[in-house]
Amino acid sequence: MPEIEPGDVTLKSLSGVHLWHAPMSSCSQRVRIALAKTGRDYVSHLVNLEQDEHATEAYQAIHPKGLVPALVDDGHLFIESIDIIAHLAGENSEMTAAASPRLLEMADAAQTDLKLLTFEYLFRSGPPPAPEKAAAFQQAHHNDWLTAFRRDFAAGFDPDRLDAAAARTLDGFRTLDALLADGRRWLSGATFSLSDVAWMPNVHRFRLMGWPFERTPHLMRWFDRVAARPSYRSALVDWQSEDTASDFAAYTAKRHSEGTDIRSLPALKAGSDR
Ligand SMILES: N[C@@H](CCC(=O)N[C@@H](CS)C(=O)NCC(=O)O)C(=O)O
Repeated sequence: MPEIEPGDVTLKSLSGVHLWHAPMSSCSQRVRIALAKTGRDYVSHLVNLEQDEHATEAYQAIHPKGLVPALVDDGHLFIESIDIIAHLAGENSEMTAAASPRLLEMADAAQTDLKLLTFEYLFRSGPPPAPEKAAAFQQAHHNDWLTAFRRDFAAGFDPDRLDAAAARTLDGFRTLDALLADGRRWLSGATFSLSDVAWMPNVHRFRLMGWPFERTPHLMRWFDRVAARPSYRSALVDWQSEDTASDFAAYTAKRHSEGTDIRSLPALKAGSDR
C-alpha cells in the first residue's frame, strides 16, 4: 500500500521525515537501514511496544493497523515497511532499480512467520503481561489480527503452527541461498539494493534464535558482508541493548539445553530432508 490518508490530519503539516518505530522491530530496522543508506535525517518517535503505546487512540490515528513503522515525509504518510523503503530509495535510484520485486514480496510475506517464531523463541523469555495489562490491550487495540495473536501467545502457540512457520522460513532462506550460490555479492546481483535492506533484519532476527544457518552457507556469507556495513550497526545493533541481547542469548541457550529450541522443530531437525 503506498501513501495513505492519515486519520490524524495534523500529520499533513509535518515537514521533513518523521519515523514512528521501535528499537527491536524488524520492520523498523528495515526502514532505519534505508534511512542510513539514503543519508536522510529524521525525527524519531519511539513507540514503546512493551508498554503497548501502539494501542493508544493517538497512535492508531497515525497507523490504522496500530503497528510500527509509520513514516511521514513532508506531510505524506506511508505505512508498510517495504513501501516505506521503496519510497525512501526513490523510483530512480540504483537501490530500487537493482532490487528484485519478488524478493521484496517474499520479505514482506515472511513477516508473519518471523513474528510468530520471535514471540515463541525470544519474547517468551520475559514474564507474561499482568492480566489487567493484557485485558486493557485487548480492549484498546482495534487490530483484530493482533489481539488474536496476543491471545494465542498467552495460551501457547499450536506446535503445528510453529512448525509450519519454520518450514516456510527455511524454504525462503533456501531460495536466497540458491540465488547467492552463483557467486553474486548481493541478493539481486552486483549492487547492494532494497532486496538486501529488506532481508537483513530477518537474518539478524533468526540468528538470535539460533537458526541453523549452517544449512544455507551462501546466505551466511552474504550476512557477514551486510553485517560489515555501517548501516547494520547504526540501524540494528546500536538499537538493541546489551541486556536484551544477553537475555535472548541466555533464553536461546536454555531452550537448547532443554531440547525445546527452534532447532527442535520437526521441520528443522538435523537430518530432516526438507
Ligand atoms: N507488514 C507490516 C508489518 C508491521 C508489523 O508487524 N510491525 C510489528 C513490529 S515488526 C508491530 O508493530 N508489532 C506490534 C505487536 O506485536 O504488538 C510492515 O512491513 O510494516
